[in-house]
Amino acid sequence: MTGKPAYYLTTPIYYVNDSPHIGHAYTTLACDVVARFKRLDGFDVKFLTGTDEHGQKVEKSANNAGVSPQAFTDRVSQNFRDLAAFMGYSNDDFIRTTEPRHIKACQALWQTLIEKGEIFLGAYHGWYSVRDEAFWGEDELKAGPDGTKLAPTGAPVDWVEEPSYFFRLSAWQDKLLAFYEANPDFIAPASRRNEVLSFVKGGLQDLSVSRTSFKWGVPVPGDDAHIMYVWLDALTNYITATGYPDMTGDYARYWPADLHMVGKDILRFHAVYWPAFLMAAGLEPPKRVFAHGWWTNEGQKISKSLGNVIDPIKLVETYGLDQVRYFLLREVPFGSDGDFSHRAMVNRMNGELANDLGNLAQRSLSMINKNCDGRMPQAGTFSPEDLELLNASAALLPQLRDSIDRQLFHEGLETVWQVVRAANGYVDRQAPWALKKTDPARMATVLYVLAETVRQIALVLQPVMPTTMSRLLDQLAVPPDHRDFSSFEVRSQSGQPLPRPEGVFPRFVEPEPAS
Ligand code: ME8
Repeated sequence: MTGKPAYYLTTPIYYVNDSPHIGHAYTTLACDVVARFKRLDGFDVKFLTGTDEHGQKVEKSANNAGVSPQAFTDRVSQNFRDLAAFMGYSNDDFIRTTEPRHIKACQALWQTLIEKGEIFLGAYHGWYSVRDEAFWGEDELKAGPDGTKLAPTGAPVDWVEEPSYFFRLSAWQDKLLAFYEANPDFIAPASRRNEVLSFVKGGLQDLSVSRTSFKWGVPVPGDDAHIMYVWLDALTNYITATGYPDMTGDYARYWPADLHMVGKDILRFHAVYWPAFLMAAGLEPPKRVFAHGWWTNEGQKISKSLGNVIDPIKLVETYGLDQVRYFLLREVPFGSDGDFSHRAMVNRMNGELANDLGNLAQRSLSMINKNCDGRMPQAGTFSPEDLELLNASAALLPQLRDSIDRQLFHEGLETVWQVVRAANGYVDRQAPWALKKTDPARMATVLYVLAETVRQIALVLQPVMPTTMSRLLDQLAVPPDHRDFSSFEVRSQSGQPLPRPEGVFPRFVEPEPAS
């Protein structure tokens, strides 16, 4: 236990029916950036990701692959773990819903809900979509081809009739509305909050929370004919990872979670069902759910059948890890939908990374290397222009804190690039290369201001581009214990030797077409 404030954030746990793709990489990346930022800012962070391994969809995929669900989930879950390592994610835990710790937590939560009279036995008859793992009301369905019915998501639905336990969701409508009212920041962005509010105001029906027609799930305690509905099972992962049902250790420290990051497709589960389950069990709901948008590929919906699924590993091999991390969070206002295109990727990579930031760092450090004996220059009195740049750079940390707390990554990056552009303008106007002969002391001051600006930019960009920023900080000889935000305002020491500078952002050059 540390004296640091706790910060707990989670990704959705991904279904193991499919290989990881750009969408999964995106959600976890966003969390990784928040987690890294908060650690550098002095928080005791717990960052959780993992895989959702039960339910009909996964069982079906295992059958199609001709292996047992357990063997299948072992294999696919490993792909998600490998992706996390490959993308440099700094998750502290990786949960699988087939683990004993999770089954224990689900059964404990179920038992509590039974004891509190929140779950009762009945029979379900209605529509179910295996692809969405969701029950849909008749009034929500739309017409599909040949007189079939489709879920609002476009997924096929089946008619289901079976005995089922129900959760008294209908009893939670007013309490949920009061909770949203008292916690205006619980659902973000605001447009999504309004969607959830109108859904809940439209009336809530009791929710079927068990199935009897297949076996791949957590057994309902005391009634083995039933397994738990995969969403009740899956959502519970967020408390399993805090040690629940033991409520003394990590649960006490980290729960309620500060942030559940999800895609817009699964907001209803997180912002309606999950707080209702928790409140019904006498547990606290999470503090915030952020629903981000969806990626398309060159303007088209990403789908296996269209064959246009974007593999994050290939992207990284083509453009570089930090370049991809930067692009995904810079290209699209976080919360909106976005389109991946090669052109957009190359524009950001060459324009903002290689030209703007890469050149700023490279020309500042090269001039220091050549003209200041390879040492951090000695600053004289700062001019108003120097102070303007230094102040803009010093303001980055409080500005980014605010952007990160609202999960507005694009806004945070734009703020940094305003300073990058200002610094490039400053180099052009101050022309330190010309000062070398006329006023070397002034040249040294200008180069010191530039080095400090690059240092502060590199510090705040570490969460987004950890590898390249670490290289840049090496080139500025920033010691490893001066890289967290408590050292943000600790000025570099003049006279300190600096290693030879090397460019950190190569330009993307289109490969020659094969002749
Ligand atoms: O829903 N663009 O798992 P899942 C952006 N197991 N994000 C995307 C995306 C896209 N095109 N496609 C997927 C489940 N995502 C449940 C979650 S949580 C208790 C259980 C991301 O494998 C986005 O975060 O279908 C979305 O919410 C998630 O993957 C869905 O992953």
